[in-house]
Amino acid sequence: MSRISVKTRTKTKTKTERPKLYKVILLNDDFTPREFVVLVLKAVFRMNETTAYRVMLTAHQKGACVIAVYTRDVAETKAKEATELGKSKGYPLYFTTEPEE
Ligand code: TYC
Repeated sequence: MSRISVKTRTKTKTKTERPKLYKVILLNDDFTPREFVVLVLKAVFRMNETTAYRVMLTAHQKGACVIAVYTRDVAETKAKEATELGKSKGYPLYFTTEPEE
């Protein structure tokens, strides 16, 4: 008499999903002074003068400019912080976020 033994092995594969990324978008307005926009970009988004000036000018000319990409938490916190800096000076400066495709 023969005995057949079947052994099962379980292989575990771990799938690591990349976190979804979010764009921070700077919107143009008619009231916030250019220098103030540059100051906020430098303070909150750690840009140097040249980059901050270029980004400000792009938003000014095109109406909006994608300025950075972060995980959702960071994007939302930075957008809020930057918008509130404008608000504290009475400016309508606005930063929004949007998921990347
Ligand atoms: N348009 C503003 C002005 O002429 C400057 C400005 C640029 C404001 C970019 C917001 O996202 C902005 N004073």
